[in-house]
Amino acid sequence: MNVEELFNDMERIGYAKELNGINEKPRPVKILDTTLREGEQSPGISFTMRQRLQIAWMLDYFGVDAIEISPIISESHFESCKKLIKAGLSAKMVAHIRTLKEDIDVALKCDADYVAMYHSVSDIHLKYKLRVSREEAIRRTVNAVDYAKAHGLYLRVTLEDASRADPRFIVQFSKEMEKAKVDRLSIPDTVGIMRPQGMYNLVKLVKNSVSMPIDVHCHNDMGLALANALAGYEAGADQIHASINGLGERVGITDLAQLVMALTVIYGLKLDVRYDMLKELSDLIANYTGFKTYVAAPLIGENAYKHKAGTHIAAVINNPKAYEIVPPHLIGNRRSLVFGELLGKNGAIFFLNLLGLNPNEEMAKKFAQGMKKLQKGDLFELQLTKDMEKLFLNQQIKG
Ligand code: HCA
Ligand code: CU
Repeated sequence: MNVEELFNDMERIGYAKELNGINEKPRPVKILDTTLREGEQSPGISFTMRQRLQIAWMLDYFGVDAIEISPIISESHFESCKKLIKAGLSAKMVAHIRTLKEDIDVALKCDADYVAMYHSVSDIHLKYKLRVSREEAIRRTVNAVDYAKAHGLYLRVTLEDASRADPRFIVQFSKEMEKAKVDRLSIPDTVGIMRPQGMYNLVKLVKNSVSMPIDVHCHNDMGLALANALAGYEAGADQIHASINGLGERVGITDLAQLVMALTVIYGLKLDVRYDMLKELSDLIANYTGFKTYVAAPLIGENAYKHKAGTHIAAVINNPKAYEIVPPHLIGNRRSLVFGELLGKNGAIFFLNLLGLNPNEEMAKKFAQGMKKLQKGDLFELQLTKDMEKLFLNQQIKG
């Protein structure tokens, strides 16, 4: 199953369309991956330079629009950033820095031409983190913007902690940025406090105040990072931030695989990416970080494509779409049937057939009954390869 087939399969895409209220043609949106910047802010994670270069090449091959990295963290980050800019990937390389002249100089030394500078806009950050007034926040940022612009940089400014800032100050700050010729703004929910409607309102507020394109960046402190990012998209954001396995400061941000598949399957947006690399990207990062993904993580978790209950197995053998909204092979994953105490007659027939035993009803029933005697957790699992599926699953099944 490739993505074309998925789109031709209107049944699958169309299922929840009416209730989800998605009637219009989806608006294109760009994806910025920040595994190398936000991801490396995860507690306990630090990539080697070689790993950073490999991750960036893979992300570029996968097809993200932009890759963010910070050259100011260490000498090795500086070198990584410089090497990646020199490599001339298709994805834009975004150098993430503070609103300081010295940081801009570092970005220039890397030969960056696209820079993202962040400055807090919430009173709590201005007062306790930076100890500056609102006026000073604008003055400092505009000074840095002028300096960066004088060097011909393409410039994004992030309104850090925008979700907790005074909406009037958000509007004022955004307008000052537009006046200073900033190219785009990033609107983050830095602490993960928003509900989707709140993120929608926040992005709309900025969109109604200025005409620059807008990024959204959502943290997952309440488990709402994906929902909020999608709300930001609905409000008109032009680029969404994500990281592989959702890595980032504290509990991280929007997960790349979830974002890509939600845009594709829920909104019907066909992205120009290699969908079948999603699992591989996740595995790569799990290997490099030593942090395995949660077993029940959507799409790429160990359990994402395991079917266990007898009724589920019976349905999936007949047609996987009964319980799968994203076909596993599309994202480089595999489907598994778990044979355990919940096995039913149809699952038993399927399984005995695999063993070449040509079961009759009686035999299958007995087998299923025997399985019920298994202790909970005494399972065996059959991971289906594409070839096995062709051989054994119902003819109508693709995927
Ligand atoms: C941080 C800030 C940031 C910036 C986001 C952005 C946030 O962690 O240093 O530049 O779009 O969440 O506010 O990650
Ligand atoms: Cu962040």
